[in-house]
Amino acid sequence: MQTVTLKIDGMTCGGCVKSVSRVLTGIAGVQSADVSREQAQAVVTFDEQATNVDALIEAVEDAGYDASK
Ligand code: 9UX
Repeated sequence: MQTVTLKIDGMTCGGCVKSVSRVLTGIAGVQSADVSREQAQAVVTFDEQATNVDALIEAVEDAGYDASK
């Protein structure tokens, strides 16, 4: 398992937090995602055999938010 903190911009309400959480936890290999609007970040723990940081970022961006490492 690997844990990464992603910077996420564009979450403007609690619904956004739920959306980002759903997107991240829906990715195969993601074990947990702790998303904070106040901190504009997501702490994600994932199996590096199943996915990678770039895929996490891409999924969040596809959902309409700005993500970076
Ligand atoms: Mo709130 Mo976010 O109405 O994508 S859910 S702004």
